Amino acid sequence: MARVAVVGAGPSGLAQLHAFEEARRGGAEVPEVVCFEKQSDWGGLWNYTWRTGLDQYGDPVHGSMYRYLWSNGPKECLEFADYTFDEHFGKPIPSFPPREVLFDYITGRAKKSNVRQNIQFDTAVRWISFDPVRDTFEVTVESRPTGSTRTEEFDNVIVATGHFSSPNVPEYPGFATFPGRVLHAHDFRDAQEFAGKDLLVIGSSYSAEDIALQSKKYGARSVTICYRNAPMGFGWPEGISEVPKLDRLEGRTAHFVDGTTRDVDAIVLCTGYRHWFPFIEDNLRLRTDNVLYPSDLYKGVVWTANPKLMYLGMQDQYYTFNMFDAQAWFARDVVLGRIPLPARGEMERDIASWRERQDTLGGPADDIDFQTDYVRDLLEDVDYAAFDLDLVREHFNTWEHHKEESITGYRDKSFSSPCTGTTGPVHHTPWWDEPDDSLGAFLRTDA
Ligand code: FAD
Ligand code: NA7
Repeated sequence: MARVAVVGAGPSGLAQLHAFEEARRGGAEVPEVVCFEKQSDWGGLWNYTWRTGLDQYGDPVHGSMYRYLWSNGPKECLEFADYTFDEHFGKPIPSFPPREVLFDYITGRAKKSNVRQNIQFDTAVRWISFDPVRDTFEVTVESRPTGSTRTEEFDNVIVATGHFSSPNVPEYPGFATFPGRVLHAHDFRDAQEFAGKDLLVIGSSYSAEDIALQSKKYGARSVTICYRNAPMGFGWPEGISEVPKLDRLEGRTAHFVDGTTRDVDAIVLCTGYRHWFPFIEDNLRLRTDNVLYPSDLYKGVVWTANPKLMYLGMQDQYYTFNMFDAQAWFARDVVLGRIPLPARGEMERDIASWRERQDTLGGPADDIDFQTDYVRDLLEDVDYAAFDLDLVREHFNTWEHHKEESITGYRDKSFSSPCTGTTGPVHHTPWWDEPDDSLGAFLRTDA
């Protein structure tokens, strides 16, 4: 029987297991699917860990999520079309759930489709290579608790290890002698650590935005955000300000390129992540920045140089869970032979045309259109449950406008489901005033 290895049991890997299971339940003959997950539980980044640095086995900690993290986009924009929020929670819930609620939702579908049995936990993939003679992959895995390794043969490999885990860590002059803490967003866990402090945040994307807000919400005295190219430009609450690029630190004084200075107690580098696949042989290894259409992946999924290898979730992300589903369905159907792949040259031309369009994108509205078209393109080829993709696109644009109107208030809005049409209730407490991010508090109806 053919064998498929799925690396990682985060939202992308779970989507892949679910896709195969759906085909099996539909009567298809499916290969043996084995998922290797280096952590002891599923959910990927949504599986919160207090750990930072190295874990109990000496591996880099995967988790980049922190306490009090709430969804930064409407849940309706990521809803599984075949497992709605209404189905999981038994009632409509507000549009911006905290992490624990989304973890519950992701794993709820995985429990329903009973895919846990496909996963080998605490098992890290250490090396993937391709044997052209046997036309198969050799996958070496390590059982982390015992340290024992073994190599297995697979016909296909699907890499779903995420790309927001290995931090990009630049250095600025003066870091070495800065008297406070310098950390990357990957190691940020609890905003309360910075209560009463003056914080410097470096970067101008999602992590910078959210960590600045979190830190202020939980008591930082001030937060200064410095940008490299352009400010985010939101109407920040009192105590948060944006300044140009950091030039250097002298002691605890930050000097910016516009000549201004600020004394700070700690620095959080919100400088993004690297695609990092040290476990894949060189000629199979995806190399890309965080972009909407990486090179070398046909339909954003298939490794053109060897289409038996596929990657999920490697794009910069407006769309998340529903895009991972579309990709997983596509990958599954390639493996099952339901989708014939064109010759390599044609795949490369298709990638090139998407990347040419990518070069013309002028901002969030264009990006949203682009990723919507990408997801639509995938969905045309697969039998994933129908949902209103144009409504999702519209929601993303509305959400962007809400952020412009109020960066502390956008999470208080509600959106309609592209799957059920239900509109979520407004959360009982404005996000800015709600310190409790537990599932119990979020679902409470008596507040
Ligand atoms: P991951 O969630 O990273 O899962 C990858 C899995 O692969 C992990 O379980 C890991 O342990 C495993 N793995 C890695 N290497 C190996 C190996 N060698 N062997 C075996 N297993 C391995 N998205 C949203 O939709 N909404 C949000 O609000 C949101 N907030 C975010 C906040 C932060 C701080 C970050 C970092 C990301 C956020 N995201 C958000 C985006 C996030 O990337 C996706 O939601 C989602 O987690 C991606 O799923 P994934 O399965 O592709 O990757
Ligand atoms: P992103 O979205 O990849 O953004 C990385 C940011 O880091 C971006 O603003 C970059 O600036 C900035 N950057 C990178 N290198 C530097 C240096 N050397 N100096 C200053 N600034 C730098 O990563 P995020 O962590 O914000 O978001 C990733 C995911 O986490 C996302 O999906 C969220 O949902 C949560 P630039 O804009 O290029 O000037």
